[in-house]
Amino acid sequence: MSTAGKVIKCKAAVAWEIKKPLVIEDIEVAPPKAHEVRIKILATGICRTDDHVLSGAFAVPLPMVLGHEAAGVVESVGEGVTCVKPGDHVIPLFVPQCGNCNPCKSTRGNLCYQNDISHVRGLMPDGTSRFTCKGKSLHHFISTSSFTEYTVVHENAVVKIDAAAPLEKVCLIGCGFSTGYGAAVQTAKVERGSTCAVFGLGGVGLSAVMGCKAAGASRIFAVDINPKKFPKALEVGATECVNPLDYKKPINEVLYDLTDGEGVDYSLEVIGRTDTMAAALASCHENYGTSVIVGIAPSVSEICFNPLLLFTGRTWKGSVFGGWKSKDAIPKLVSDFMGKKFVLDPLITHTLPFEKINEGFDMLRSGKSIRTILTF
Ligand code: CND
Ligand code: ZN
Repeated sequence: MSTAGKVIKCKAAVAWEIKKPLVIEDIEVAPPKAHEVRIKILATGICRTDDHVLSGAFAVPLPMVLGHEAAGVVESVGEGVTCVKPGDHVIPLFVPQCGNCNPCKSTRGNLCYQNDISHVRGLMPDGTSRFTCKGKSLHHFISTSSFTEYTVVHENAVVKIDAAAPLEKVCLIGCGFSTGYGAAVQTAKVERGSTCAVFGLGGVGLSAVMGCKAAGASRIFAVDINPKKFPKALEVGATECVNPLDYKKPINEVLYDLTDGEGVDYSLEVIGRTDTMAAALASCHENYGTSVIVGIAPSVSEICFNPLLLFTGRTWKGSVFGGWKSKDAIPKLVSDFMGKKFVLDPLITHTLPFEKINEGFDMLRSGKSIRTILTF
């Protein structure tokens, strides 16, 4: 019996309050309105950004259905949707691509004005929600919401992918892999023979290491305070691992020492802390070094830094979703994965049934996991 046009009752992990576990609830998911798509989620990763909401660092309106790194199949579409049809395999886009706004039309950017990241409203573009639970409306998370059996997204925030691709792996192309890899190859524009330092070796940081390697960097320093992350970093392309806790000097001075006083050509902060963002900047070459902020710092934080760090010529940039224009890039990244141009397996340390989502978060927080994939 078709569910099209009807409210679907299903399970979702609801974030009711910060600093509390998610609660698996029965929710109602309304049918997609015009230009919207309802997706049956089949696999979703747990990214630190989801945890930033639960820790209170990333301020968003609650209650909310989190999750933004996913893959699934289209259940039904609203009026006027032509980009996907029921049965298509898709990845939801946490950075949409409307194709009409200035960033979409420019070759210089990817942060479509339809995004719900710079000022999180937690709603569909028309200002309403498609989720309810116990009579209360639930917020959507950054155009996606994937910790649920069914979600609704705007047609600008979904793209069709190769039906042969394994959804429990390519869901990582929806965030972690593409974000880290793109930050290196596209935002930093790492050059062949250059030296790089990646701060933070989670799913996103290891993907940045892969990007530095693919771009032909000759030295890639993998920086983390958890040495258990080092074997994996070496496996995906790091040439040296550095634990800041092993040194008395600040990590930027350590990296200067390790590069004969030059500093690295490219540094990427993939943690989400202001102190490591400042350290990453100070680690790169004083004249032509580039430092990229990938980690999401707490919403209320500020950085105090010496302007001479930039005066001498350094470049400081940020990178959302690896600088990719999501609709254009994701199908190509999926076919590159199918063509074995890069691997995703090293990023996936655990697979759990969706109901065990809180265990997945515990493993992320304790540093035991890289990516946990939840299956439905
Ligand atoms: P995850 O928590 O898996 O990795 C972070 C790593 O940093 C861990 O290995 C930690 O041990 C390490 N770490 C923590 N503190 C320090 C420190 N002081 N010095 C050195 N290493 C440290 O996180 P993730 O890989 O899922 O995400 C990383 C960040 O990227 C996080 O802030 C997340 O919110 C952000 C992000 C950004 C974007 C984007 O579009 N820019 C998309 N997704 C995630
Ligand atoms: Zn993410």
